[in-house]
Amino acid sequence: MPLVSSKEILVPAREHGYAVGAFNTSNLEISQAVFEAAAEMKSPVIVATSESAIEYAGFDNLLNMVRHMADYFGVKAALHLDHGKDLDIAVKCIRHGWTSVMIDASKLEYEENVAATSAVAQVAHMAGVPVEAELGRLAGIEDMVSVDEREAALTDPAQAAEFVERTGCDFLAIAIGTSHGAYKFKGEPKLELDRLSEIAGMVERPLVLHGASSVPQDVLETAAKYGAKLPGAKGVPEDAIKEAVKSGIAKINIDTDLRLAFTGGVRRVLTESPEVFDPRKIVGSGREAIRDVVKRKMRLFGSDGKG
Ligand code: PGH
Ligand code: CA
Ligand code: ZN
Repeated sequence: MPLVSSKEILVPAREHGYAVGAFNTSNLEISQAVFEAAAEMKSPVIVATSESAIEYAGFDNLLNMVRHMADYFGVKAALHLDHGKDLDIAVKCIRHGWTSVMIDASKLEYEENVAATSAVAQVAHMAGVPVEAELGRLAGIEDMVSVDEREAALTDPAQAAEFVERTGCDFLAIAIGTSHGAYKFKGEPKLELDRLSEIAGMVERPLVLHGASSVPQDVLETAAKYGAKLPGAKGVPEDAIKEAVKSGIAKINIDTDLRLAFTGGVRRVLTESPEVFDPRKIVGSGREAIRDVVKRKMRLFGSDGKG
């Protein structure tokens, strides 16, 4: 089927208490893995592209590939710009045919974030494209030493409600203690789920969790067994993800876990079969590993059967 807007995917998710994964892609194999998983699980899906992924793969390569796969696999899918830094990149994506964009002006002062987000929302909405915005900073909770520092970084519920109202954004990414990458926590993983519930009580629109990879033990072990060096890697426990979905998170961003799975798959072939030099066998193994991870996420998020 043709690409749909992310609103069509996320509004029902928020309403019915499940979440849909936004999986980052930058090449053929990751995209295939995501779509194969979605088709098998009968799940809707959001395919996310960062600006650097677009630079790597090219606008039209990504667009045509994802558009074709949605059609070929019969999956309800949106093509989303992840962490768009300004109006310029958002407009470029909309012109090319992306069906969802994020403006991430969360590093700016609050009023500047409001202004930047409003500008993108105005333009995107004219094209019928929904907008995700971000309020708060993604940093590991334990990196925030003082109470004041924590308060400044994490999303304030009342401010979140005002922000959505003033900007007209369709989805809101919030900071409740997650961070990007494979090293999210030094000690015990901790999410501020009470804060999430409070935000969800004030904001009816779909909420988004970034930095949501779990760094699953088995995925990490496979990568490490075949030579990856990732000491101290730690993600968000799957139980915490489940709780977050119950509390109003409707879109969950996953990149790191796909990268780890891919690395393990590729390393396994290269290590176990040193005679192999066919790129299809090498990256194909990474593709399989990603597919398994994506299927597991869809079950965890409850989006299976919702396509
Ligand atoms: C993410 C991905 N992309 O926007 O938020 O987070 O690094 O936890 O996969 P992870
Ligand atoms: Ca940000
Ligand atoms: Zn993110």
